[in-house]
Amino acid sequence: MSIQPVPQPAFYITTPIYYVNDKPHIGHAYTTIACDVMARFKRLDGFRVKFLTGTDEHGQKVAKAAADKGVPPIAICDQNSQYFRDLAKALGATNDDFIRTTEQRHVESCQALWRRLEDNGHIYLDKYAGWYSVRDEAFFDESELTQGPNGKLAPTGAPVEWVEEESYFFDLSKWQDKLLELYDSNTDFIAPKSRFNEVRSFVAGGLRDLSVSRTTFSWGIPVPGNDRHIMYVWIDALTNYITGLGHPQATEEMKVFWPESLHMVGKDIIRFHCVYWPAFLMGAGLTVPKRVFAHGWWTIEGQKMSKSLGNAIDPHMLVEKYGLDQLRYFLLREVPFGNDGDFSESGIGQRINGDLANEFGNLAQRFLSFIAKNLGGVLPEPGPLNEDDNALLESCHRLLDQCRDAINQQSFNGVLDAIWSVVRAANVYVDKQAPWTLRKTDPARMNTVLYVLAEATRHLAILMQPFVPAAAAKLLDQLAVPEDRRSFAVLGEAHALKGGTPLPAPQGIFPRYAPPGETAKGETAKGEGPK
Ligand code: ME8
Repeated sequence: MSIQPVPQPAFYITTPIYYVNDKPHIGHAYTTIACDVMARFKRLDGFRVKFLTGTDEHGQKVAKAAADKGVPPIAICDQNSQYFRDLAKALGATNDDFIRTTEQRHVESCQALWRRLEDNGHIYLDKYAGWYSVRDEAFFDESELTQGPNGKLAPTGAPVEWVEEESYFFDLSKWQDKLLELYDSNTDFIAPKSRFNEVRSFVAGGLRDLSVSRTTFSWGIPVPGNDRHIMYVWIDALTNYITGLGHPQATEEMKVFWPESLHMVGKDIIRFHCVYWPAFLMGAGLTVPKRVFAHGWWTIEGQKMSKSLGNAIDPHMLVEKYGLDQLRYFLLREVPFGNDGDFSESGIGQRINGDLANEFGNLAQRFLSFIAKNLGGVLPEPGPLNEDDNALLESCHRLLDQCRDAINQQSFNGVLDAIWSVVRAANVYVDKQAPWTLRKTDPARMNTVLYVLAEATRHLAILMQPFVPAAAAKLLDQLAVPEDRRSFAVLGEAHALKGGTPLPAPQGIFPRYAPPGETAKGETAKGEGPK
């Protein structure tokens, strides 16, 4: 009997592709970091992962900005797309590809999708008359508008203009039942629940056919067979998710990763992803993605980010000021994913000093520096384990399942809560066992306690890798865990640390943060005595 290799599970994760008319800010950084944590987690958990991000480069906004500057639109795209590519790098994002909608592969992909929709009878030519917001790149019904001081406004506050032109339409109105069926039969498709309800009731209220081409500007992908028209920017944008896998070719990646996909988006663009996108895909005879998660909105020190307030923060500055791992941790720890969050200097400072330096970093430094000082830097052999030792180690062994459950719901703070319950238990353990006292009274027991702490920390560091990759790597180095033994497959007893292993000299992994003008006290690295 031949042994069949176990197929590797696949996981496809995408960020929205970002508009090139804006510079990247903390909101863009947030989505990219969240996707990166998901991608790293799944890779460590044995999945074959594809992580895609990129830029959305067509549309009237870019055309207008280029005309104002007197440059060709592609010049603006080239420059600003690079800012987003640089940002992904600066955030430590492990994206496998970066897509630009101006690339030839994407033009072909969109045109192929269009042809399929047309061949399947879902696109027809008519005339559009209605309200359009350039800022949102969206059409609005009169009933959705409010009156502003200078004219009508979209629900987002963006100005709208009256548009009348020949346009192709997609028969969205016919997809209401199919969409409701999709939501009801797959309640995981839209998350969190509040967004599910919002989308479901929007669709239940009835859908109108969607204008999917424009003729009044030309910065877009030509409609195949009628290049007086360019495609509506959202058909163009959404299609990036399959272009990234090689569509329209039936590539191996298309087979492996579609539809094993999670589209991570901000709550502002949920309708496009949960209504239009599945309808386009079903219309083209393709399967719909597994899940769309809409996260919340960040404000800065209590204020909405806006160009007029000039308060959008450059994420590069945040990385420089607080540290990359610290920023990644803060953004995913501070608020449950899905809720809105506020970025404040005091908030991030507290997380760095409280969670990272005092609780996690200090736990590691306490026993590592103790081993360095008192045991010549060699990990001791444990003796028989008592109830307290077993309780701590068993809580470590249970962690992977708890973290998996949380990450599969995109509950990043749920993962961190689970990890932190063990960090706290380990801190309580070290205080209770007091190895600094055992050194004189019962050195064999001291050895066991130190070993148990090291083994618990190995679990914590391995599971923290997706969130704080550099710090976790540094800690695993200090525990002498080889690089090829850091995946989740080595969690548990079978791969436990070996007593007698020499450990490198310990160094702090999470320095304390002091606001400008104050001095940091330094990560306390007490090897002896209570905290
Ligand atoms: O909408 N808080 O691009 P975009 C949290 N091109 N997240 C924020 C945020 C904030 N204050 N501001 C932005 C587009 N984001 C389209 C997408 S996808 C096929 C096309 C994040 O540059 C959030 O993920 O306006 C939001 O959905 C995305 O940036 C919007 O980026």
